[in-house]
Amino acid sequence: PQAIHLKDYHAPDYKVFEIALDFVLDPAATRVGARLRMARTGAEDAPLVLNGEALKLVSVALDGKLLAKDEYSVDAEHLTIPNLPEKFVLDIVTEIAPEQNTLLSGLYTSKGMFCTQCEAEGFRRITYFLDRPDVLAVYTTRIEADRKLYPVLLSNGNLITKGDLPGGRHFAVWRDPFPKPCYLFALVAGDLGRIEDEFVTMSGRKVDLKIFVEHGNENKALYAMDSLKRAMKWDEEAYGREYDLDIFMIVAVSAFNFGAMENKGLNIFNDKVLLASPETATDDDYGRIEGVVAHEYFHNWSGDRITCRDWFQLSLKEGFTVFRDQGFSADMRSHAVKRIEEVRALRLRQFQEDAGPLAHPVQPQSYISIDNFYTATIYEKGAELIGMLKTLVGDETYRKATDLYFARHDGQAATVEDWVRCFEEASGRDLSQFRLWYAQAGTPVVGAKGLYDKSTKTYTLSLAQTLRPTPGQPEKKPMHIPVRLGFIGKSGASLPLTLEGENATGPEERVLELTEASQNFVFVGVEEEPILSLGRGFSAPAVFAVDHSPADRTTLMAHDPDSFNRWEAGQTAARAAMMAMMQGASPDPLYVAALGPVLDKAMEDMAFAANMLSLPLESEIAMAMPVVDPDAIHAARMGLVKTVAAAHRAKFAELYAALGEDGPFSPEAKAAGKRALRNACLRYLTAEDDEAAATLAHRHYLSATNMTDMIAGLAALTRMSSAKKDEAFTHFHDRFAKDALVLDKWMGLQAGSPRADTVVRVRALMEHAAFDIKNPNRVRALVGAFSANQLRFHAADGSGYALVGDVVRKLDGINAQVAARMAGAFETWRRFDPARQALIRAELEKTLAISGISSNLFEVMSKTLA
Ligand code: B3K
Ligand code: ZN
Repeated sequence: PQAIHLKDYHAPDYKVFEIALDFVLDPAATRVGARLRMARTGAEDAPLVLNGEALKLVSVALDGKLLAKDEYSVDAEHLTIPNLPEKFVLDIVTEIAPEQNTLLSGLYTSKGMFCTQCEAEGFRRITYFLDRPDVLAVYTTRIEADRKLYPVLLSNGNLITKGDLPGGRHFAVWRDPFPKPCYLFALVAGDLGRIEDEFVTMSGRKVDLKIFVEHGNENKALYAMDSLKRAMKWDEEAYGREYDLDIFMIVAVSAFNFGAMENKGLNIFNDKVLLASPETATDDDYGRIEGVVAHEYFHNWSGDRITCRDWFQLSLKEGFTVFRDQGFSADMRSHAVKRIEEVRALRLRQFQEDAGPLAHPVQPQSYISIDNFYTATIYEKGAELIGMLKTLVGDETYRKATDLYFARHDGQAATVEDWVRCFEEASGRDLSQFRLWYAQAGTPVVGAKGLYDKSTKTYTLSLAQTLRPTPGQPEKKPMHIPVRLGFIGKSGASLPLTLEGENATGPEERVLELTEASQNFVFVGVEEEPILSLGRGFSAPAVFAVDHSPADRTTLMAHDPDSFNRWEAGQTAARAAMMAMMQGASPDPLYVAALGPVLDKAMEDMAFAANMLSLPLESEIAMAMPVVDPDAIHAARMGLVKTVAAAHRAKFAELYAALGEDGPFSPEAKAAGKRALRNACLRYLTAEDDEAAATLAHRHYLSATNMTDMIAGLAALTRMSSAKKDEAFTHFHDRFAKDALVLDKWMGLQAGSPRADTVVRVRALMEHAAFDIKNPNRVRALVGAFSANQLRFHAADGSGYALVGDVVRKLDGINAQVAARMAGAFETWRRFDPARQALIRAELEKTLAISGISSNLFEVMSKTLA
């Protein structure tokens, strides 16, 4: 497989003004006619090279005349036509087999319906085309199909006409007036239920909203519809963005490679991030649905109206759209809690990626398979870069910059450089150094040392940044890092931050700009030695390293006015305690005691308190260890949980009793926070593996009136040896036997169990009737959850590695995109001991040796091994 490089970008030689597609749908043999109105824009002798994959070419005609076999050439990936006039019309007919399409890219079938996924390079599996995002055309799509089997026929844009045809068939014609790249094309045909609503835009236009789901699931789409309307309103207010077509549609499908897709006017969703009811969805599911519905809707401007010039610019639309959906979710729920969740996810996935063999910049320089670059770096770190820009230029200028971006680049395929330039123009600032954030991979460490001089009341803060080499980038330059900070006195009061040379007393929080490798900042009039609260709100995607004493940390936990850093101080303290326990220390009594006040104040902000009470995950602790010892981490974490549980048992019990469900279910933040806090208490009340704990967990499960609480009960039981565990799991299975999405949770909990027989159970579950290796949700729920189970995936005997290796190798021939993603489980391998490394290396080599390995899997495996 060949790598593609950003430096090789050149504009296309041809442009497409218009494309008229004509689908005659049949699961086994669908006929696709494509009429392209085109013009040459490059050199006169440049041949037209169209992309195509897994297509049967039926015919090609130029300006109405069929081309003879010697007038074009076809290979496995291209259709090449030389000697073309300046302007011309091409008619291409291809045939495809959607029911054979297990890659789920292009046109495929899922539970009897037709649907498409074209990003990044799926359109070439539908017809020959210039499959690149900088070729924008206006699409007209005619769909013809059996009327009974496929009563619903959808594509992008507005419905132009529809009607019946002889032989029980019918058709519909859709036209999308907005020029778009082919990756935003979509088609859906099936027998679907729907819900409808409407939205009146800020200029008073009425937009029809429709969500299509499997019959019987209509009520489970109501929350998504509600989220959509809130997102539409929010985008008008926060970014001045109005919807542009007369209709906006969402369709839920079962087999889908990732979360959802922002096709113009016709978003297609994985049913997992669309369907919700209190009985089947957890609060996390509700939150995710709200966030993803918003994300895909927001793409209408950040992605569809303004798209990417090439795939190296992917973060231009993804980082920005994540930042937009984060802002929305924070406004809908709690800013403090949302920030904690974002950072937790960033560290778990992106920091991990940045520290390993697959590290790449937010703007990569090369790739083999673009599917492998829909990463936490492109998405979540990309969003953090935008957050930093906002911090650096301020809220008002941020809005000016985004307004400028939308106005200037509307209708274009833009670049990251275009984006940064809008910020430079709006702010008048030079962002040359900031651009390094897009170019350099890796997580910078910001180290801080403070020196207090009591006699002069000055505090000298030395900040230093370091960035370790990453693959292909041995040397790094200092970056432009916004560091938000505050000072806390011993009593917990905030102190003003006055920089040397300032006449007036400074504010209680400020943002320093670290631009050198190391820099000193001198603060004056500091009345007492301050405790440094650094990186407030997580002001940069960096590791903020401050040498706090355990006592300082507990002061910050209790008094830092920045809620993120209160949480952060608790996490750091807990991590330090567990690291010490692995060296033989007993649990840090200061940390354990510091949770007392957290519990006392828990009712004030329940969701926040639940976060304060949750210890760093095992894989988070692993990040802090030079050589990861999964067994020791597990033991230390369990030990700390038990100590905290024993120290605060009465308080946990009291809160647990006080927080019981009352009134009807609400998915909103407040009610969810209450459940989160109660379930955090349950976690501690069931810390021991004994009958009393099992009885409580079982009762919790049985009396639950919603899925969040059921799962909390089951999750507690997964750790236990009591017979109540199997009883509850069987009960759950039987109750939800027909609901694949809910059974995914059942599988995932078993795959995440710390118990020794987990590998065996997972292998057995792969034979369960509900498991289907062709459906990515099933694979992620079972195998993905297992590989996230650090203790069992990294079992010393290699049984976990073999399991995931087997699945990856089998899956590669079915769905290479998902196989490559599952293979990412091995990315941390060099951080383990030599014996585990040897076992993993064997799996990697065995995988690379399979014949006909996909380029997706090859890229991940070979880079991991390099
Ligand atoms: N843009 C899509 C992701 C496509 C992934 C292709 N491998 C969904 C999203 O980010 O909104
Ligand atoms: Zn996106």
